[in-house]
Amino acid sequence: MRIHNEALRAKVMSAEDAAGFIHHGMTLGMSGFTGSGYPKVLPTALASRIEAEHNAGRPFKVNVWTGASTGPELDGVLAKVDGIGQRLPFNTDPIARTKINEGTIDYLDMHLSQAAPVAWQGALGKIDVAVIEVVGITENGSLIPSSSVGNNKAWLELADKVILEVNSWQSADLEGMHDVYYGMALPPFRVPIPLVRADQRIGQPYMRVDPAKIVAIVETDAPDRNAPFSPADDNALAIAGHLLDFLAHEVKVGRLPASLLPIQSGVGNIANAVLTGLVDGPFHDMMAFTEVIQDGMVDLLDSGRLRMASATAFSLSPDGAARVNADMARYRDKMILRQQDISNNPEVVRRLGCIAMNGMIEADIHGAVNSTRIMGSKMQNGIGGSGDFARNGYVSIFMSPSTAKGGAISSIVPQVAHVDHIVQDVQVIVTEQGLADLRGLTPRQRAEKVIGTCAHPAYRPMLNDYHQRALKGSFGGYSPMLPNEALSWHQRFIDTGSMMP
Ligand code: 0RQ
Repeated sequence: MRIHNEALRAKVMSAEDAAGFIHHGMTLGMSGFTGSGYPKVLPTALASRIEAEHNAGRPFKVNVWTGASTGPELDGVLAKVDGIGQRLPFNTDPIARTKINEGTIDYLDMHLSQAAPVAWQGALGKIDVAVIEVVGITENGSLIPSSSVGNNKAWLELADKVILEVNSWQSADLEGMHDVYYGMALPPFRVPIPLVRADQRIGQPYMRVDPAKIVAIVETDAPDRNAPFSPADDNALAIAGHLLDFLAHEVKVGRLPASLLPIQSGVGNIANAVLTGLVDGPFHDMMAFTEVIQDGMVDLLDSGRLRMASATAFSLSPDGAARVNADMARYRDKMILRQQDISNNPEVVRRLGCIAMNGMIEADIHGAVNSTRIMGSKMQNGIGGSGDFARNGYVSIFMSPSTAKGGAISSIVPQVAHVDHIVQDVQVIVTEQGLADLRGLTPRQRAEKVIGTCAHPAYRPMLNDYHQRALKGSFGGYSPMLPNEALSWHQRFIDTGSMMP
């Protein structure tokens, strides 16, 4: 029994009955971040209702706001029945992605730190119902957060009505791991966030909610999405190797302390390979101030190299989840899960001096980075937290294999087709070919470095040729480019299926 409050126990009902509180046109603030802590059964019950309404010729769509990506039982089922109107701030679901690119889901791709403050401002309208997964409810009605905190605090505060999913699959020992901070305010009342170390607690382990707003509680016993990691391939290992050499060099020359600065690591196999590489690296007593705790981060904790990991969510493989769940009471002292307007907060990231390490789709020779849009137009996932950390980190690193689609695409291009991270926010670019430290370089020097170090040898002569002709171009300039040609590689790929002539 996870519901210890007598009065709230009376609100337990089926997912189908709970879904009855949701109507066409409503905005739902749902829990969920990188496949953890999202509601598992209510969205499916809602999808059945939506389908029935559509079959009866009636419209039924809801706006879905979450922490970040969720799972097939949320984004997948709702997108499949065309039940999503607006979606923010991040998505990785393939069905939703197709509809986002068709234009039938209105997707707002936002910095993850900004979703809650913008909702607080009221700029996006109001939240009708919050649907939040929790681990349990205490006797006094406090909520024990689940495997992600995300925007749950904000959604609980802003919503008119609240539906809770109490998931007994989640370890009861999660209680005490979270740090929910109630000192946030909008300007002109905003005050400094009193967080000066990654391992510091500034809030409380529970989320508050006005019990009068709770209209339904649904009990579940269902796992998080927890996608498996594929083993690191040669490219991932090479990228991790270059990165570890760079960090060791920075320590050697005195630009980083021997314990590094708090690390932030994106999701995916390359990021995971970097973390795994740190297990055998020379650094001790490290801390992480990041968004997600993935398997590599757990390896680092177990190795004793990492002292503490602060994040907003887990993002584990099924094996990783089983391992952490079996030993949650021990991990509770080494991990802190915070709301995402703290885990990704620009003020805090800047103060702590995070080492920001994120994946990218492509970079251009001057160091601008596209993290989100394939060929400039098709949404892949979203900017996520990469912008929160890239702009405000102590050093901002972007990594990718130098080619994609079997070599048909160069990830280093004359000009990115969409800019997520401007040149000022990108200090280091790493591919399996090498690492380009762009600090202190002008655009002309950056171009030489990026082409010479990061580009795949098959594309290097073409990039050199472009850059040399741009230097001699009639318009010249500080940051030489040939506007007519800058995106011609992308057009060639669209026309022929390859960037190679
Ligand atoms: O497409 O699946 O159709 O084959 O892009 O590429 O190689 O699987 O790379 O999983 O590391 O993701 C930027 C998307 C990289 C990720 C991105 C194609 C490629 C494949 C995925 P297919 P890979 P990864 C913390 C920080 C933004 C959010 C972020 C991301 C697909 O890192 O979403 O950083 N970042 N959050 O084939 C065309 C190129 C390409 C390309 C790869 N140059 N051109 N297609 N692909 N390079 C986490 C959170 O915020 C929650």
